[in-house]
Amino acid sequence: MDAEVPRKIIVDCDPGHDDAVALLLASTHPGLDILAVTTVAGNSTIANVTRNALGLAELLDITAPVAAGATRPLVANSEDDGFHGETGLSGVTLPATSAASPALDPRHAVDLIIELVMSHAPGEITLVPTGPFTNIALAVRREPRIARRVREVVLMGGAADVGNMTATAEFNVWFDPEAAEIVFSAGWPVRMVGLDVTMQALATPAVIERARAIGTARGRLLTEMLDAASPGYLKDGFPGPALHDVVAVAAVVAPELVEFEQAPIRVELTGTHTRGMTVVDRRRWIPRAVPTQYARALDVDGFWNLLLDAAARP
Ligand code: PIR
Ligand code: CA
Repeated sequence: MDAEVPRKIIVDCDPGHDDAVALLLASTHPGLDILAVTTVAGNSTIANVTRNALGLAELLDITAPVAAGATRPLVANSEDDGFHGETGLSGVTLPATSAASPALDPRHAVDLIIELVMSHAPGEITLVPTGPFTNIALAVRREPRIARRVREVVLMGGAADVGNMTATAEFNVWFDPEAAEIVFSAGWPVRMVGLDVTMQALATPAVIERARAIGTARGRLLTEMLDAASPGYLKDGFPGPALHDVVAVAAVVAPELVEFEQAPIRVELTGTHTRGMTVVDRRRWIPRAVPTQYARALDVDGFWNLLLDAAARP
C-alpha cells in the first residue's frame, strides 16, 4: 500500500466491540484517511452506538465528523441480540463527555455520506460498512449517482457458508435484509468480508497476551475489547473471540491478506428458514462478470501482525 496516498474511507458502524477495533485500525494505519464515522442501529440502539462512536473518536483522536443515522431497519422489525450488552460496548469504559469531547455532527448520516461522496472525485471514497446496511441503502436510493462515484464498498457481513444469527444468516444482513439486498445489487463494486473469513481469525490466548503486552493506549483499548468479547465466544465453544469488523478494514488497507472471488451475491428475503442469507453463487461455470466478490481466505498471522502493529503505535 502506498502510504503517501492514504485511501479515503467512511466507516458506517454500530459499535460494538469489533466495530471499535475496526475504528482503531482505520484511525491508526497511515494508509487510511477516515472522512466520517456514521452510525446505524444494530448491535444496540442508535443512541447507544452513537455515544460509543463519539467516545471512541475521542479515545482514538478521530477528528472526522461523527453523524448518527438510521434508527431502525427499512422493513424488518429486528432487535439486537443482546450480545454486546446493555450499552453495546459492555465491559468497556469510554471517556466521560467533557467540553473538549467531539460533538455529534448535526447532519443525518445518510446526508453526510452523500455530501462527501458527491464532493469528492469519482473513485476517491471507499465505504466500509460494519453494521446493518440501512444507511448505505438509503444513501444510494436517495442519490443513485453515488453508485458510480464510490471506489468500492468493502463490507463486513454475510456468509457463503454458515451464519451466526440463524443457520444461514449473518447478523448485519439478518438485521436489515432489504437494505443488504439494495447494497449488493446497486451496481457498485462490493467486496463482502463475511463470516467465512472473520471466523478464521479467532483471538487465541497467545494473541490476547501479545495485545496485553503492548502497553500503549491503543493496546489497552484492544485488550479491553478482546476481554469483553471473549466470554460470549468461549461459552459457545470457540477458542477465543472474533473481531469481524476489523477484517473488512484490513481488506482495504492490506488487500494481500484477503483472497476474494468474484461471484453473484443476492440476499434471501422470503425464505421460510433462510431470510437474511447471502446467496453466493459459487458455480464456477456461471458467467463471472459481476461487480461483487466474497472473501474466501485470510492470512491469519498477517492479519494479527497488522492489527497488533497498529495498536502499538503511540
Ligand atoms: C457480532 C455482531 C452481532 C452479533 C454477534 N453475536 C456478534 C456484530 C459485529 O459487530 C459484526 O459487525 C457483525 N455483527 C458480525 O455478525
Ligand atoms: Ca458491527
